[in-house]
Amino acid sequence: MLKFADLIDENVEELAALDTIDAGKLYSMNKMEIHSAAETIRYFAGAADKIHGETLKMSRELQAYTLSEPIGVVGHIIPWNFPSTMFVMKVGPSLAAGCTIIVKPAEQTPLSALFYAHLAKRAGIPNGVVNVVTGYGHTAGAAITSHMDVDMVSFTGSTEVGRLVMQAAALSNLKPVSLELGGKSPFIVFDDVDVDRVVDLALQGVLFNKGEICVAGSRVFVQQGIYDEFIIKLVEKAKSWVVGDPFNPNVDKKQYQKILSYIDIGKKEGATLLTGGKPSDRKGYYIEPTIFVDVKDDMTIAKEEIFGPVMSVLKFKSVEEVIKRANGTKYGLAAGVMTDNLNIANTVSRSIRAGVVWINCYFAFDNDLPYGGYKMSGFGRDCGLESLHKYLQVKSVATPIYNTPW
Ligand code: TXE
Repeated sequence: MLKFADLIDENVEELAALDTIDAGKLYSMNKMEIHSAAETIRYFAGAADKIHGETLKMSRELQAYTLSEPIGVVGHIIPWNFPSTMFVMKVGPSLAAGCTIIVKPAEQTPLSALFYAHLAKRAGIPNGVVNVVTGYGHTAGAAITSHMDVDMVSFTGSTEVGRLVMQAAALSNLKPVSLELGGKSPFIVFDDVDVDRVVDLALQGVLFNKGEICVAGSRVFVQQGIYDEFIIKLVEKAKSWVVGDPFNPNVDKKQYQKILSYIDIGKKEGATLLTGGKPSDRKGYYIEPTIFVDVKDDMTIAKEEIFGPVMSVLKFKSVEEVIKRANGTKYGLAAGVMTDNLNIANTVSRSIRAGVVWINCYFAFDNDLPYGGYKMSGFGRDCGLESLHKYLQVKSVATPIYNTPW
């Protein structure tokens, strides 16, 4: 695995270029993402020789222990928004756990996965351990989820397909599944913050990776005392955001049309469009950073995951009110809490039903930080030792201490 990580580092430019060609992602960002991908493999390589069970104290004259065994053949079905991160986030822990692996990359972004498989082979990982099968979801993906010899499926993608994955697992061999699904994360801004700093953070929260990130802070709740100042600065900065060629304008048209249709619904349902809301002048599938205000909690744009550069801003008064409203979604992936007030930060972070809460920061990811959803954002965790454990199963072994028959 360490050799595999070194080879990833040595091939950063090729891998970054493949993800830009496939996903329209910023080339410069990809290079950083791919160095982090190598780090992820190293993190789990470090865990591989620290997997152990427990010795148990039995009530009778027995001794027993547990073995942590690999769960078996793991199918990983991954999406197109972070082809490299997703690949290592799934392969790293399952490989360290001793599993054999089949990765089905998204049909839009198969190239880097194939290259990673090639690097795995060059690193000396035996044939048949890391396999990549490209293809569509309803064919290649479904073949994995319903296969009788696949022991587990770890899926990242939409909530709708997550449901199909679980159904196929139940109808085949009852394989366990782990699902990392969509989100509609609240980004909550209290009156006491430094507005300039938090405006920047809020914009990154929804524009990073073109908004195509499941933890996008797409519902921005702003407390009334700073609301007007916040909005003025937000619009000013959103307008200066550069929309452009990541190196090749080959972005997904389906996603582009989906985002534009949500913008249309937002306008029709009565939200006020402050900036953006239309394609940019450039050739290619670009959409301007878009900000809506006067958004009500029950509007479609406040409820559904748009997966694009579209922010809904909502005004609030009290802590109790914002907790209730922030939780008023079927999703529970992430949340941001911006305040210098420790009591508020503690109260809100414990009251939000989401898998990760960032206080005075956003997108603070780390290999050591478990990551995943509450509610319809799924279950099971990626990253951290939590993710290693989901690819292990416990075997209990018991034996009499003396040679007495039981
Ligand atoms: O995802 P899909 P799509 C959300 C986001 C986005 C929407 C649709 O809101 O706009 O989902 O994106 C495979 N059996 N997220 O259509 O379809 C598919 O081939 C087995 C959130 O791209 O869920 C791909 O490899 N597999 C998200 C993977 O599932 C199937 C990231 C994801 O595709 C399958 C991406 C089937 N029947 C989208 N059908 C996040 N959580 O980060 C499809 N697939």
